[in-house]
Amino acid sequence: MGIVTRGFGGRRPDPGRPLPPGQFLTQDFPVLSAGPTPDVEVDRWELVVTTEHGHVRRWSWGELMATPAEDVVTDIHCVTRWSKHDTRWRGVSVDVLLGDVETTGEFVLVHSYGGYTTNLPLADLLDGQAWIAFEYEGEPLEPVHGGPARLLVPHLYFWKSAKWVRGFEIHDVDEPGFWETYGYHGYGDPWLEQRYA
Ligand SMILES: Nc1nc2c(c(=O)[nH]1)N[C@H]1C(S)=C(S)[C@@H](COP(=O)(O)O)O[C@H]1N2
Ligand SMILES: [Mo]
Repeated sequence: MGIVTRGFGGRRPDPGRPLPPGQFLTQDFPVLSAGPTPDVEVDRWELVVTTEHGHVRRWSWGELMATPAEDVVTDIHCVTRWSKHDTRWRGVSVDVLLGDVETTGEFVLVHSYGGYTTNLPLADLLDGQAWIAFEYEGEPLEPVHGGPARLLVPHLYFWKSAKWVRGFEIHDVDEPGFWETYGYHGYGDPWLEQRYA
C-alpha cells in the first residue's frame, strides 16, 4: 500500500476538526483593515527591531529574502468569528530574526506601515510561533492582505498578525496597540475566547 499524501490541491475542509469557541469556518479570505492599504515598495521596505535599551537592528528586503524561510500551513482565527483551516504561507521565522538580538524585555509593540500597532508578549513571537510572511498560497502576499510582508502569529486572534509589518519595539512593560486601546483583549487567545478586555 502506498502512502496517501494530501497535496496542496487535495486539501479539503475538515468539518470534524475543532474550531475555537464561537468561530465558524470560511473558504473566503476576508479583508479586515482599519485604514487604507499603504503602498509599501520593497526597495524602501525595512524591518526595524528596537530593544528596551534603544539598540536597533534592521533588515532590508534583500536581507529578508536572503534569510532562510519556511513553509507554514496553519489555521487562522479572526475575532469577528471567521476561521480558516490550512492556510499556506511562506515566511521567515521570528526566531531567526531575533536570534542575535540581546534583550530581557518581555513585551513587543508591533508597528506597521500606515500606523497600525498591536502588542503581545515576546515569548509569543518565539519558539516557532510567528513568522514574517511574504507569500500566501504560493503567490506573493497581496497588498490588501499585508504585502509585501506581514506578521503571522496564528495561535492568537488574527488582529495580532500585523499587516505591512515595519518593526518590533521590545519593552519591559506591555503597551496596548491599536485595537487593544479600543477594548480588544490584551492577549487574544482564540481557544479561551479572549475577544475583548
Ligand atoms: N496593519 C494592519 N494590520 C492588521 C489589521 C489592520 O487594520 N492593519 N487588521 C487586523 C485584523 S483585525 C485582522 S482580522 C487581520 C485581517 O487580515 P486579512 O485582511 O489579511 O484577512 O489583519 C490584522 N492586521
Ligand atoms: Mo480581526
